[in-house]
Amino acid sequence: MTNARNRGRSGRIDVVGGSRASVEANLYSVLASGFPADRSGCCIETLDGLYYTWDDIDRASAKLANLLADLRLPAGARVAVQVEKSPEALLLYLATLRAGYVYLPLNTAYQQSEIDYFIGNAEPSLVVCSPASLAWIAPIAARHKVAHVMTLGEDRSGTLLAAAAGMSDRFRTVARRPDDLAAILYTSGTTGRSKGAMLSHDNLGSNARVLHQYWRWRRGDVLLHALPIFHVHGLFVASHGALLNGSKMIWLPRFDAAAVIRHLPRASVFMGVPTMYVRLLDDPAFDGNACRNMRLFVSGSAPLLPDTFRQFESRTGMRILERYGMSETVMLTSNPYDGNRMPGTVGLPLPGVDARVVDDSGRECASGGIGAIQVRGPNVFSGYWRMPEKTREEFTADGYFKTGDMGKWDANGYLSIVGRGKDLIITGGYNVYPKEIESYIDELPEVFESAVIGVPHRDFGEAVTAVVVAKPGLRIDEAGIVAALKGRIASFKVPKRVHVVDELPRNQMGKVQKNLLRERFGG
Ligand code: MCA
Ligand code: AMP
Repeated sequence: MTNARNRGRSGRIDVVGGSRASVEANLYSVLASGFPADRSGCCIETLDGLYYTWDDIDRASAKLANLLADLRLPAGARVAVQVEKSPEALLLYLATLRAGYVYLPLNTAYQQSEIDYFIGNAEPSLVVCSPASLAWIAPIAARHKVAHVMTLGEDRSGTLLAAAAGMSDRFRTVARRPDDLAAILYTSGTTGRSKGAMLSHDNLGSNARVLHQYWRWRRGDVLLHALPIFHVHGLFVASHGALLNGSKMIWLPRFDAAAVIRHLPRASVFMGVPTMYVRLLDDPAFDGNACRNMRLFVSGSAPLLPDTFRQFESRTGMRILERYGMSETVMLTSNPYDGNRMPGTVGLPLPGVDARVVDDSGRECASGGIGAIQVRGPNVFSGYWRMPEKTREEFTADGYFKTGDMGKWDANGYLSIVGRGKDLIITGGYNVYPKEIESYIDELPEVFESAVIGVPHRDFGEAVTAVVVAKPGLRIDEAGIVAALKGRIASFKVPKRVHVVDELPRNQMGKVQKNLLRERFGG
């Protein structure tokens, strides 16, 4: 689409400090440039009545950064973190940036085999986990020769804060080059194992600045923060926006519709996955009055049904702004702030993002033509951690990243996502790759083979569903398979339903026909 490409080429993005290392190019400095001059105001307010001022954020992140510096971690060290959501977890992220290390957040739902893989693959120098997980994480860390393991509880318990308590509350943020790594985010892999997307200070900083302008963050904005902080949406898009704007965050430990409705009247910005909007609409207390001070609701991570968009508008008078992004690219497109927000579309390429839709031969599709979405821009990651082959496969010769999503442009340059080239299920905003779940099911001694599909689900958008064949003469049932998977893999990956069949439908090439399974079990 010519429009989109021109838009991308003419985008104005400031790369701070060229390619030289500077304090200004460190993402922490980018975010801190938006902190208010008066540091006595509130940055984070928690439900149990704690207030963290901007001064607290600066000083507490300095203490943690001094602790990290004191550990003498090697250059480029990874700090792997699997902890419950808390302001201190966010402070640890900021401290890792300040000290010049690489932050590696991990979903709290991950179980032993998943954590074992991430630690083995990323080789962090420091692992921070919940006090309750120490007993099983410490042996995994020891096996992978991790130098330091510390704990952080959601109630400020644990060894991390105890060790940081005696540190100085002044720290000079370390100089970084714009393309130095700031974070690694693991995303599920089509072939089973996850890949670590390497994001630089400038990938994240440039995207934060663009979104800050595009969504018109303004003085006095208050963010109601209800997302987890181990993924792009909650950690980068939401927190970065508030920090860069010097805005207060009302900090919910997890999404809960009643708590959101209670605190919305004091907020102006909310970001969520579609499941959260469906759940808000299910509560009769959610109405225009609850939203009286709101100016922006953002949705992303999964498709927002046009029906949800319309119900939301008729209930509140407000139109949700849907945007599209990935762990590898942060945010790519967004519906406009002032212009028309089109349900069923993910809007226009953000300034600086060059997006195209191409057919099988690599030619750009005309408006309305469906093809693969490819993107380029300062926000696009440099590659997968220690997977140069995989990285090469996912980029075109002219430098575009292949998103694995299928899309089409409309005549006004709005992008719609019409499917996925990748075999991916998105459930409640979390990604699940069928191949990974199939490999766990196939390991069970009674199972001959399995196929995992996503079927429409009112709450989660899609529900992980397994279709399983037993070995000759052996018996399997739904409850047995679910029980065998629970505790082995993150519970959001455990199939909501398991159907036992005699055989899987295959085409002439022997490939399982998942479309037939979706038709049969999707109703
Ligand atoms: C929880 N459960 C789920 C999910 N979440 N099952 C399927 N899909 C889910 N997403 C299951 C649990 O395993 C548990 O099952 C039961 O539901 C209750 O768990 P609980 O923790 O109480 O669930 P919840 O609090 O109701 O959580 C639902 C949620 C949560 C609030 C929608 O999943 C959530 O916060 N989702 C947001 C994910 C997100 O931030 N995605 C952004 C990724 P059992 O009882 O059987 O144990 S970043 C991204 O995708 C890109 C870059 C982007 O564009 O943003
Ligand atoms: P992740 O691997 O968690 O980074 O998820 C990225 C994927 O989420 C994208 O490749 C899309 O398939 C999907 N996604 C993100 N935002 C949207 C959206 N607004 N609509 C549809 N799919 C989305």
